[in-house]
Amino acid sequence: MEEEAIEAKRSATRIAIVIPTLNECKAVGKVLSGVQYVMDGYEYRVLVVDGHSIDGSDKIARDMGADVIYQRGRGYGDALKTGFFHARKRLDAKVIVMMDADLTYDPKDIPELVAPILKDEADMVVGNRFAGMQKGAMPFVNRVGNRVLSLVAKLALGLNVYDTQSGMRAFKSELLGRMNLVAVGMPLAMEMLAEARSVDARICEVPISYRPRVGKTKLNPIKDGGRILGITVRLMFDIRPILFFGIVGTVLGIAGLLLHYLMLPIDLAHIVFPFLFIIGGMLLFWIGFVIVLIKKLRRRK
Ligand SMILES: Nc1nc2c(ncn2[C@@H]2O[C@H](COP(=O)(O)OP(=O)(O)OP(=O)(O)O)[C@@H](O)[C@H]2O)c(=O)[nH]1
Ligand SMILES: [Mg+2]
Repeated sequence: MEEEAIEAKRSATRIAIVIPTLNECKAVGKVLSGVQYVMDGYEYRVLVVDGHSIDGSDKIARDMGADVIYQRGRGYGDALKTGFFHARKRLDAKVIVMMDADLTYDPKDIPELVAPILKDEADMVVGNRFAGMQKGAMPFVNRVGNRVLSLVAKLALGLNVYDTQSGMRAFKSELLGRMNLVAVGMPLAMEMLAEARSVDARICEVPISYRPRVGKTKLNPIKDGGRILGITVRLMFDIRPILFFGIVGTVLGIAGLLLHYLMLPIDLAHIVFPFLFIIGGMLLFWIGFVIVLIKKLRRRK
């Protein structure tokens, strides 16, 4: 699509910029002024979802003209889901952009992020922070953790996304009606991608910059990293049951064969255990198939 067509879409498509905020008084004002500057010419609303900040972040945001709502629950994922719901149902936004209030993401990247959606070339666009990572923006542990999580996501969920934990994204709001989002904390980022993929959404990545954070982090790399891994396993069970049960079944089957060979010479007890393991393994394979079948039938309804 030509530039003029995007220009037309820019002013005709309502975009909601959802910003979860928890005690970011030093940064949120600058983020909002950056957004206002770059979004001139777009039909947009800024929605700050505050987690009951005690440093006046909400007041700063309101004074700058943003819509401010308060989340009922707790956590990053809960804040985002609150914002997504409000953006879609109350603001009638067709495109949702999410980003942080800590100045790590640059509002200047928003146009690049929404362009593939306005051109209808993608349903979800993820900003790849590794393309424009400034020095000191991400601690070494987080960088390694990010690479590990993206690799696990590729193997377990078939996700071909380089930066699965990026918090700067744009997506069509209609996707929300098809995705099942249950995570309330940091794992929401992974869940969104897995759910989008499972409904065959077109996901693409664009390079963005990533800068050192202003203010205190709310991320606990070990605890949150563990939770994200846990959720990835649950998502694998949900989205790729054959692979999930296949792996568990294969491990059981191999354990059964090993038991059989290790326990020779054969007597009854030595046969029963390996036999149970092997049958258990095969059964799990079938459970995987049955789950896929049930899902297919449900979708057809
Ligand atoms: N409303 C709300 N916002 C939150 C909550 N936790 C984090 N945030 C906000 O969500 C965004 C992401 O949190 P960060 O602490 O920056 O987490 P991160 O981006 O993974 O880690 P950093 O490397 O420190 O930036 C920030 O704007 C936070 O203020 C929460 O429980 N409620
Ligand atoms: Mg951040």
